[in-house]
Amino acid sequence: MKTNSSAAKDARLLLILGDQLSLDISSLRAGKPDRDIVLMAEVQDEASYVPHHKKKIAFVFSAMRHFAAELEDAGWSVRYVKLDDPDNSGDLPGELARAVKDHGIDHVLMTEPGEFRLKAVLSDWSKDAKTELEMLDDDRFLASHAEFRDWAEGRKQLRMEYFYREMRRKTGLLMDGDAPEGGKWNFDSQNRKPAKSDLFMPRPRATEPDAITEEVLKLVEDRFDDNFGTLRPFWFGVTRADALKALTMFVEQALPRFGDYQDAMLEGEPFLYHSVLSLYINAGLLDPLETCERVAQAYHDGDAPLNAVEGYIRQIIGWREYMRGIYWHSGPEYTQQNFFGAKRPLPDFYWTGHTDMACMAAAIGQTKEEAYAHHIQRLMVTGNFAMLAGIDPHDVHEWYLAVYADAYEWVEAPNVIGMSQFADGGLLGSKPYAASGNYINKMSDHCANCSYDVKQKTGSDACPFNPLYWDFLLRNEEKLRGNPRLGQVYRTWDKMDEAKKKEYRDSARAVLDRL
Ligand code: FAD
Ligand code: DLZ
Ligand code: SF4
Repeated sequence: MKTNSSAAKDARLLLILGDQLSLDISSLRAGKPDRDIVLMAEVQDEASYVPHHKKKIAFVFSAMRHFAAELEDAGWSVRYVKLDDPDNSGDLPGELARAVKDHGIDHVLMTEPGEFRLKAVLSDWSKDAKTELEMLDDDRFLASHAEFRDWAEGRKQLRMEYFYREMRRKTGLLMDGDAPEGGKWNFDSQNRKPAKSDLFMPRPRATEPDAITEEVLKLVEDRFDDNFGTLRPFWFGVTRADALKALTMFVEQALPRFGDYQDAMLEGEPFLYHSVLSLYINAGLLDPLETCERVAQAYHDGDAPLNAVEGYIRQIIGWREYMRGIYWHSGPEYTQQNFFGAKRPLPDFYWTGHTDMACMAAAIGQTKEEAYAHHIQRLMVTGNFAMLAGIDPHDVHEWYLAVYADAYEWVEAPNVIGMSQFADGGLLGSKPYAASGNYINKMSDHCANCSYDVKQKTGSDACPFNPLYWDFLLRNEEKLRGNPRLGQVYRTWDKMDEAKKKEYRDSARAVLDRL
């Protein structure tokens, strides 16, 4: 796979990153197979900027290797550097430098990387090496940086719902002329049913590892054995063809109930009716808009209800696009935000899963097994606990960036720093997603198998979320009491008698001392 030939006179080096595995990405569209050379490199720097889950590394490397083979089939010359290549320099600037020298090329072309860190590293290399580096827009997203800026500027508040409506108009998805299909933009209020374990549960499509994936699995076992997570069985798809099959299976089997049970959690059911497509979409194997079009088609064909279809489409053209917009609009300091000044280190059980809180053990346990947890587990279980307990949001951010197969900073950071930890002080959302055990009990069956009692508010048997909830609101009273959406909550606290208030504080202290 390695091309060493001296390139044509006006040849360019096209750098393709591990999350740019799309045949119609802007860099490839701008290149010419008979003139340019594609560079893809597995490098230690990218594999270790956080201690990624083993399945995530295996997915990225195997998908990269399969993509390189597809490019060669399509007539491209590909210089592919494997992690264990003895000449591998360990980072992308090093690989660019070697390639530029070997092929005598002075012009590098790429699609803009997904995050500030890598963009800065590559731009610095270009200046130092005095080699032109041209970055093209990543038009796999609906809204360009400029479009998001134009939408955001001049608004008092940024809210996803209004941005989402713009994206509905722009794409025409679920539009009936100028009006939203079904007369409403958002059917979320219908999407909060708890699930029962006797429902039929589809499984996401599993792909049997081929020889390329097997080689990668051995490499990961060799080089990343101490990383978080279980590597085998490895079942992720690694090609666009695999990902398309997973999309079809989702649309046919899970989509009809996706909406109803979107917020539900069940012991032993890690996926419920979720699509488990984010890893493929974020790596470039699926186009986000094509998934929405398939889902909308299922609605028009009468195969899925509007609440499911609108719910899915909102997650993609609403939340996913909005998160990317917030990330680039906020700048590289976004991940350093800490509105509450939370300083507690991340408890060790986030890495081991060893905790007697059943909901946390389930969410962390399946994260270890599958590099996957669905949205409500990430938001209302592990995220909620971290915020209530006052864990440093930067630690929380690094954990999420490491443990999920779909995690890249542009999408992970706004979800963690903004949505789940409220560490941006409300730039992204209007109030913290703080909840006591009652919410988890309503949406899951975990509490029935827990050592704690969700009904007990204080004392050593009480669900830890209960006292922590009030302790969080009190610790941060100065910053939160003025929030109009929390007025009722503080009024409830005000009416509580002093002895009860003290019990909450003492119980919270005991939970925090045990962390
Ligand atoms: P489904 O529930 O089937 O949703 C359909 C699709 O919508 C997803 O595949 C995804 O592409 C998109 N989507 C849904 N919600 C969001 C959202 N909030 N932001 C962006 N896209 C969304 N998503 C990531 O892709 N990468 C991350 O690193 C990531 N980190 C998160 C961290 C926290 C604390 C929270 C609360 C959410 C995070 N999310 C992240 C969003 C969401 O949880 C995942 O996209 C989703 O769980 C992926 O599983 P799925 O494909 O089964 O999604
Ligand atoms: C996530 C990842 C990993 C684990 N390894 C590589 C790699 O070796 N080479 C590469 O080009 N990309 C990798 N990636 C994806 C990048 O980290 C990703 O492009 C940036 O985080 C920008 O989103
Ligand atoms: Fe989680 Fe509390 Fe329920 Fe236990 S009782 S599962 S800790 S919400």
